[in-house]
Amino acid sequence: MSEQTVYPVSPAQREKALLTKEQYQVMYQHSLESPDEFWAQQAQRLTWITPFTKVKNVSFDKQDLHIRWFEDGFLNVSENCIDRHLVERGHETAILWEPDGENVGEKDEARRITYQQLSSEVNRLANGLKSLGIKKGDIVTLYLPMVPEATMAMLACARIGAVHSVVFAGFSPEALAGRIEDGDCRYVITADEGLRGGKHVPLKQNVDEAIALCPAEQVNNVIVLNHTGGEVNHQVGRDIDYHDLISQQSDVCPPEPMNAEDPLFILYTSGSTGKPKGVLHTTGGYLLYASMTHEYVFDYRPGDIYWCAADVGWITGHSYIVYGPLCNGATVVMFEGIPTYPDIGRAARLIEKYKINILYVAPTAIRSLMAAGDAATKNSDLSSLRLLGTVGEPINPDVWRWYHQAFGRGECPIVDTWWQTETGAAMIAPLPGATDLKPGSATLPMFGVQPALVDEKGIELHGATHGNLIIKDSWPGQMRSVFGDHQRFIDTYFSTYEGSYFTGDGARRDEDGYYWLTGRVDDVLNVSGHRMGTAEIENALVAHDSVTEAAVVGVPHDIKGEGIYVYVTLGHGFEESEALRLELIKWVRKEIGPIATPDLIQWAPALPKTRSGKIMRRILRKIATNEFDSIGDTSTLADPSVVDDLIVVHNKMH
Ligand code: 6R9
Repeated sequence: MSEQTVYPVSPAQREKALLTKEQYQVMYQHSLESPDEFWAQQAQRLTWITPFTKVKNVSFDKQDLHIRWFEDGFLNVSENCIDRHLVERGHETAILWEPDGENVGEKDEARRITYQQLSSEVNRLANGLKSLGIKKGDIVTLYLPMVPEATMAMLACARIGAVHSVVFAGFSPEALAGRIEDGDCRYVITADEGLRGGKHVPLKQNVDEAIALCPAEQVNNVIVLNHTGGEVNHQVGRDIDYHDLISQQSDVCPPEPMNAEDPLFILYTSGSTGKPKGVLHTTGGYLLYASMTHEYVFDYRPGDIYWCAADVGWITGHSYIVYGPLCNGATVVMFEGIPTYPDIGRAARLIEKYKINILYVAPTAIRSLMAAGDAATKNSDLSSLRLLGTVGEPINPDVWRWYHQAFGRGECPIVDTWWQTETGAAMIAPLPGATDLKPGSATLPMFGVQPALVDEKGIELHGATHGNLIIKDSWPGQMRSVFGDHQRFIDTYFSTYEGSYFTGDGARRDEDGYYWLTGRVDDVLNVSGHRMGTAEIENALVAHDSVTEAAVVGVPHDIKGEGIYVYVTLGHGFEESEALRLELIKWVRKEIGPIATPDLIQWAPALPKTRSGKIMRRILRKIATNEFDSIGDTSTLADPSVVDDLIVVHNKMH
């Protein structure tokens, strides 16, 4: 089937959905022509403590870069996500939590948390944090499993104006230590253990190891949630039990009035060079943009049961498990485990159990379910589903069609949402009642978003074409800085194409103006929807005694989307061996985390380099994927014979 197959908006969708095609077009035009008026109207969805008088104050000029939205307004994010819902829906469910293990009947350990309960828990924790001396502007590291307390901890920070820095619980002690140190964090909230797919993850132990790697006296307190009851070390004076901390606290903690441009959180993400960047998001614009896109893209209506299967450790979890949906008063399903445990039918059983209406997952999860044919869905009633979504990487049209049939009965629209940690929330995505769908395309821009395609020189390309994706003007959910390194923010995003935000992605635009994302144009991998810089993995490898040089490239992978192919040059006195290969794989897992596990390590006596010493990854990618005929020009290499040697080794391995 051609990629041009169109799935038009059905008459039923058109009638029921929040916005029609005509409404989308009118609103989109309005958002570009009168941004101040458009966003001032949209901002009415938030509760302001002090209303703003200014809307947008932005310059993308790198000499005078500034991005400010609603800059004289004050509000509190937790008040918007909790307090204002209490009168009308205090007894309605905010979080439906499903544990990793699947217990049914009386043993079911699932939790249902109403907005009233969420309020009480968040206020008590907020008071507990205050009692430790944590105050507005302090950065708190959260290293937590997928439990409601993760949401509560984020909201408790927001309530008192502390800035959270959530670190994915799959990251290693080394990676955690780097993030604690970079943020100069004095406080960590963690749990004894996490549980995922039946495996225990030693979170507290990892925190202990991380702190040992930090400068002495970096961390004042570690708050430890008793989740699995696993044995953990307790350091008197430093470690505090989560429940002890909150048990005596009042459930009233007045929300701290925050300026719209005060920081809300930092979240680390990989770039093409150097260590991970602390992406800084602020209060007003971020919340507004997360809330607005959650409503329109998911066509969310009160009463819907909504499941975003991301982890809170990623931006998708921040914007679409916590801030967007709770700001809209939604009922959010939160799942601790993985969709294939204890078996391939788990995700579908969850949909049936909670009568989920909206499902939002990454293509990598869909591919792993699809690998088992119809076993993933055949035993469950999925008729509650009304809308499907995807995020994190391009979705292959065949996978799109399988998802549409197997989960969506051929009826549910799929919203393929393109966005980034940096953009805060969805940027290019269909609206279910407005946008005809094409499998594999993220379709059209969200309100206020002006995408454009440019060539290598930065010349804008028009019509149906492909190029590098930039965004020409600001939107409220945009990141404001790289924590502690504003110059890096300017250099990374505003220097490649002057006057515009550079996404790092390539894209094609078809004759209908639809965008088709084609992947990163920089040295960033996308493994199972998780971003990883090739440099990060290379740095980890080179940190091993035996390795003098390493080069990492992405290769197509059936389930993960992109697999990690590593070339390693050993130092003198080190022998190539299977044992060393396994040791290096283990080493990378330890340095970064299991998500960075190399799929293949090839020994490379030398790497192809230009005369200026730049590794030619393009060539390494071709070798890794057996495309020897299209390796292209090697004449600029310092030593072209290196390439033939690598091909010989590669062929021996396969
Ligand atoms: C939200 C998130 C961002 C990168 C982005 C792009 C890729 C995300 C996509 C997509 C094609 C989509 N990406 N969504 N590519 N279609 N619908 O994933 O943030 O972890 O920062 O990754 O992911 O390459 O630049 P983040």
